[in-house]
Amino acid sequence: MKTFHNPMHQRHAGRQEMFRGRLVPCHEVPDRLDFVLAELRRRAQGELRVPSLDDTRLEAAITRVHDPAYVRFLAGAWDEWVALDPANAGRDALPSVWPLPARHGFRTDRLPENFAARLGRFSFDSGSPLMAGTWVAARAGAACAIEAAQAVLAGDRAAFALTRPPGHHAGPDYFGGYCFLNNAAIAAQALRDGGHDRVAVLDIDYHHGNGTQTIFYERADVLTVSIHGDPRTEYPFFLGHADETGAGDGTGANLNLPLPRGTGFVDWCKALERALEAVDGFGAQALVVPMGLDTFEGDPISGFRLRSGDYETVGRMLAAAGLPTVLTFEGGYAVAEVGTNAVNLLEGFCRAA
Ligand code: FKS
Ligand code: ZN
Repeated sequence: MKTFHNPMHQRHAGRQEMFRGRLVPCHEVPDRLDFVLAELRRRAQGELRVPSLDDTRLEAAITRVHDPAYVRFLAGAWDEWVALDPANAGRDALPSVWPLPARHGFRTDRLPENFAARLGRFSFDSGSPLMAGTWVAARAGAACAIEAAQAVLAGDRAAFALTRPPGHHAGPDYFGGYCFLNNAAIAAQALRDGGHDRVAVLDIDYHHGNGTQTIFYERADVLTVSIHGDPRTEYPFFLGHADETGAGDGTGANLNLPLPRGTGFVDWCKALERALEAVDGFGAQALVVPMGLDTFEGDPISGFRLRSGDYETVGRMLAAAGLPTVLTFEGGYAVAEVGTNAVNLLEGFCRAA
């Protein structure tokens, strides 16, 4: 399997995130990706590539799922932040004020002039620092996802987009949960645009893929399925409930499988079987897997109990769907084990494909 890895990812290295009432060092660190890359090299798993997509195509593919005003904001946010105060060059920008669309009914096209207000308008939490290299890293990450989709469209059975920042929490016009551009959604849309009429996204990160769900919520052509910690107790809290099944044309095309904290592999696997049945029942022609490894028992911020060896089984089960598949790297914060767990999954996939 080809892996497209992001050569710019280290330029995004946030200093602090708001976590349980305190500013703490970021969990989403560059080492995460580098450990996966090192393990891919060590086990000589697949072919490593860096993306080479031109800017025009990249921009076009990103704005297929993200609002152009949001993309413009992200592209200029760092310069605006530093222009406010030269000392900001040494600090990350963290949102701290948010609009409440449901209560205020504000016009989403009326953007405040104030930078902090726009930072809040285009985000949903204070856990996602924006820094000097965020935009270049996020863009190159999206390019990895698009090229992985192109490899699959050209006939590869599967491809892996190894990138950070991650993507599945990013919505049409907001960042959050360490995510800025929704790599999985961009890949799914690229597969649609490349000729697959029905595409499924099966999110196996510990956290609900709220951004992806929202992007495709009213669409019948993209099925979104997510297995995750129950939003009653787990981040991102407000979405991910079992009764969210899609709306409008997309009615019936969203499936949430929330599980309690502490769930082990046996019960998690049953959810994966249900998820795969839904993908099959939908008649998907291609699959995108936002691949979080934070379901691991040793993960410092999550609550499931998968073990390293289980990821090989997960890979085999995903391959058994028999579909052209793009995998995108999402969460996984047990840094020392994230490489082993990711490559176990990819190897399991390749053995069963
Ligand atoms: C509150 C911080 C709470 C945020 C957890 C984010 C999880 C991110 C992830 C991704 F795949 F996107 F990386 N913790 N301010 O693992 O889902
Ligand atoms: Zn996660």
